[in-house]
Amino acid sequence: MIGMIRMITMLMMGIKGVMGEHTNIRRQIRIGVATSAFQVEGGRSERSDTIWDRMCDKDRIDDHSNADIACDSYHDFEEDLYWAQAMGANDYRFSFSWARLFVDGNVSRPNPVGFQYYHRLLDAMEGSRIRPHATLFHWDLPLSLETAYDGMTDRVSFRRDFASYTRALLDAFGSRIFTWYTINEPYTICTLGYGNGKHAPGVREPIRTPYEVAHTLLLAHADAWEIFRAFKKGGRIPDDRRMSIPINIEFYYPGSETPQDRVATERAMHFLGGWFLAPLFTGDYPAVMRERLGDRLPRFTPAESDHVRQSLDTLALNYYTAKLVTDADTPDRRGGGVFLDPGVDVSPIPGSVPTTSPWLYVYPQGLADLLEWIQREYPIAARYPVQITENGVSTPPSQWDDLWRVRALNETFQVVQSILEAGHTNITHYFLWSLLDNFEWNRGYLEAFGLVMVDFKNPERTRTPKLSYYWLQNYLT
Ligand code: PNW
Repeated sequence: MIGMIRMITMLMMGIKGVMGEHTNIRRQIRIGVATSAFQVEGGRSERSDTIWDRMCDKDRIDDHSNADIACDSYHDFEEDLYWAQAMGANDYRFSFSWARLFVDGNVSRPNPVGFQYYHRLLDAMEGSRIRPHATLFHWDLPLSLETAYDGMTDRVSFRRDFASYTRALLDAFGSRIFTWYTINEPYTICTLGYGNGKHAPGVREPIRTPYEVAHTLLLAHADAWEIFRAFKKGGRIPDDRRMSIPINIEFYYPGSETPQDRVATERAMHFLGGWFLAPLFTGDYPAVMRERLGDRLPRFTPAESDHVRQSLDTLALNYYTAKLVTDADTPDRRGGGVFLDPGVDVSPIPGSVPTTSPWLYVYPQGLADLLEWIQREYPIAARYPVQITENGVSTPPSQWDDLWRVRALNETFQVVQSILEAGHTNITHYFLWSLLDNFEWNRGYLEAFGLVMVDFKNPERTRTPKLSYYWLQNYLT
């Protein structure tokens, strides 16, 4: 069976006419796969509840599902790693579950079984010569922190607890992890978690709260970075280990050549990426955000500005899609909240390929243009190595012959190759989202991002590699 699949894939590779020739990027960068705790682990009865369990319990998931078992990676992680290794992955990006490691997320109440789980996971990675990279917080906030003090909206309490959590994890796992990521996609947390409430904690306060939470997350990230540096200085973590914060950005092209659309496009880039990248590289928010938001946008004190500026070792980007922007700066949108504040309309690029996720159109060239934009906007960014911490496409569930994923991967690798050849960006890692089909947040199991299919109807959660898995295996081995 496997031999036959390999042959089909080889044949597909043979149809290079359609796909184009390119050199193998695996010789220049490390290629891995990514997952996150809540999306794959399951094992709910052996951890405390999180804000996402509450979303599921309240039936806020489109397919009425939950992640009580998810892929059951809590029990099946060895098989996951088998598939990752057999495919030729060098690296694995996963996330720690705060609620599994600490009872009710309380750092003074460690859960030994939780610590054992991650040590066994790391042992298994080391055994299969896969390098671990770990996210401290990939959205699954312990519910008790939300109920005790409103979680990320309480700046002082959240910073205090995130700092103790960071310290405890660096203490326990510090030297076993190659890259530490503090907070996954702060933009998504702020807009979907606090703007339209589609993500946990399900708050709909688009006017001010997203900007307040963003401020908190930037400061909490910088706190973690300072703790990390102290660990390195004290010789408790090797010097070559890195810390960063995965920033998600789409790349925007002007919908027309008019000056209005060009200006609107820049504005949209600053509201999406600049919101986090500008503080990280320059110590303050983009000027255009300040102009338009006034005091809805929090201010950094000079000390905070220093604290946040350059609090990263590597630029970590989650890149999925690119869109067209047209100006929509109408008076009725002014002050309308995080989705209306940029004053733009966003639409798909003609010819970009739709996926099963309504927001995701495949447009690999956007990655190259995005990196160029970042380096132009923040010259200091050029000094940082870059990791693509997520990139991928969704297909319908149970679709084995995922040719669209193969095409997208192939084109993306060509773009990465061209970036490397151009020579001004040092991409060190590429992580494909995701190793497995998994719990896609408010979409439940309706959108499948995996290289490996998981049968969610089967209590065994049987795994079956897809066509794209074999294509990638052929590419990597
Ligand atoms: C990212 N949107 O999330 C996350 O880091 C992953 O956990 C997730 O599974 C992956 O991308 C695929 O979606 C996003 O609606 C979720 O724009 C939704 C959006 C963007 C990113």
